[in-house]
Amino acid sequence: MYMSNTNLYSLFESRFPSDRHQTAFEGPDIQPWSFAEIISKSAQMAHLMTELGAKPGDRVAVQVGKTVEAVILYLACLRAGLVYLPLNTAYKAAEIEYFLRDASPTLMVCDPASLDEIRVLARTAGVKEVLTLDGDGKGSLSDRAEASPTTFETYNNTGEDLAAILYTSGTTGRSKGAMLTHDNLISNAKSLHNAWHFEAGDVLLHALPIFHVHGLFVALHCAFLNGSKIIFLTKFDAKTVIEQLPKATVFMGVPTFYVRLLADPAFTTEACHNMRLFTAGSAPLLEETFNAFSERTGHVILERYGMTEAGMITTNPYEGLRKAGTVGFPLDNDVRIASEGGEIVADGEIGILEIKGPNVFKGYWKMPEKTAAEFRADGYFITGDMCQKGSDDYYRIVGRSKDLVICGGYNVYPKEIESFIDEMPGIEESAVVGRAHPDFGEAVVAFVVTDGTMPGLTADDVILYVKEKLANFKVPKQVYLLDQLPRNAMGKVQKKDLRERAAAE
Ligand code: MCA
Ligand code: AMP
Repeated sequence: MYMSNTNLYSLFESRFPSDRHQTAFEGPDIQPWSFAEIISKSAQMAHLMTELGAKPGDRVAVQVGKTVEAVILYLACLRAGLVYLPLNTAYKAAEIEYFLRDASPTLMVCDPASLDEIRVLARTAGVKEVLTLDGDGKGSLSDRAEASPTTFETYNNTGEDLAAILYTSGTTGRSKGAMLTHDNLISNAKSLHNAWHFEAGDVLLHALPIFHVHGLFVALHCAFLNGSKIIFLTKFDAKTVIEQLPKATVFMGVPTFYVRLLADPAFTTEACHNMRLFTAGSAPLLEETFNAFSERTGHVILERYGMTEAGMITTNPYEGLRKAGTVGFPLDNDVRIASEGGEIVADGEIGILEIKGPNVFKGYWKMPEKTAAEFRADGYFITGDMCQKGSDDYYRIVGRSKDLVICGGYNVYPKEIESFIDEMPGIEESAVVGRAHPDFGEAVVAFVVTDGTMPGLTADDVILYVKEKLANFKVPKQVYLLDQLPRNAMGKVQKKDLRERAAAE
């Protein structure tokens, strides 16, 4: 039967091994899954969601633990033409409420433990049905799908149709839903599969979370396009990774993964003997980590750079020199470096990276003005990352024009935390900055001015206040109480001073 490859799932299926009984997923905490089972289970879930009233273009919000069933749910959404909307498992009710109101999904899938809370939020947001999926892949989604047929005719969408919406926080504090089309994801997956020389027999060791671009798209898509087996770890744990590495050939991680692996003496050349490729990204990889890694293992980490709105943008070469502190060369997209005003800077100068290509998203969900503000008139998207092209032609990310802290690969926008802390009783104002952290690369630190109405208010009170309502990675690792925030003559808070102060503490 002819299968259109404008549906991302159809493309994957066309690349699965012809012997469908080969293993698609295995791992120390899961039962093995064959490709045949992935195909039939995703058909069942696609049927169920369709029967529940979800139509092509409808959103399906998903906040569940990392299981193969959750991956299958993603595939089922693609098959049914539904728009997959993954949510970080660390998000708390107030954060979820915003996403549900903004995206108005038709269906939501959550962990049974949060069902009562989610039901209330879902009802207010007009979600038709809430299903559950737990950390063992059980729940009403799996139970009810069991009764559905095991074949499903994959929706024949256009490449322009949405495959997923991924929320990224913004400098204004309000999260924006990046709309990614089937074509966006297909083009990027093919670029990476090609650039990183995926080959027959490759086995991916997967330890990333599956609610962000890195673990969901970069890692899974390369393996699916290659028809490869995935050793599926339900969370990152250095010991387990080291145990499983001898069976794998490819591993992808955020810099924190590599820092933690290197901290374990069991991480040796021998443990990596079967490996072909280690890639890193989501945050800058320190040169010392890069060097320590090659000294310890003989492997040179391949660093690449990307963002939610565009998938992967540049990569160090597979063949050729992988340089520390660089993100290599552009993938299949056009890039240029420009000033804030949009003038192209001279070669070697620092500016903001702008990009254009098939991987670049369609815009922010229901935010045409914000979308317009982040694109140039000629269609280039302004990444907000400060970049420099060296005389060696390698690109280097040298900073960010956006106020953003990246901890362990998760983005934290200071504005969101500041707005939240400012609402705390007894607080006058706050400023949030990043500080170097040995494990997470950067850590969130808050400077807080009290208003005197709550004598005895401590730094720990502020930490507890944030911890109760916001995702754990957004909680400041340290809070300093100040009499006032440093400001310039214009009244603007001097974050540079605060960063220096945080670094000196
Ligand atoms: C956990 N904590 C964190 C983080 N993770 N704090 C700051 N930043 C974090 N990333 C908190 C926990 O709540 C806990 O606090 C304390 O730190 C220690 O937790 P621990 O058990 O050590 O953490 P973990 O469960 O081991 O998680 C660390 C992790 C995880 C495995 C590095 O953060 C992770 O999987 N990061 C990967 C993120 C990722 O996939 N990013 C890709 C985004 P307490 O004890 O107080 O509760 S996609 C992207 O950026 C673009 C497109 C790209 O280029 O890829
Ligand atoms: P996200 O919004 O989660 O997609 O995060 C994307 C951001 O992560 C980019 O805009 C960069 O600031 C940062 N990033 C990703 N990869 C790298 C890298 N290799 N080096 C430096 N920063 C990176």
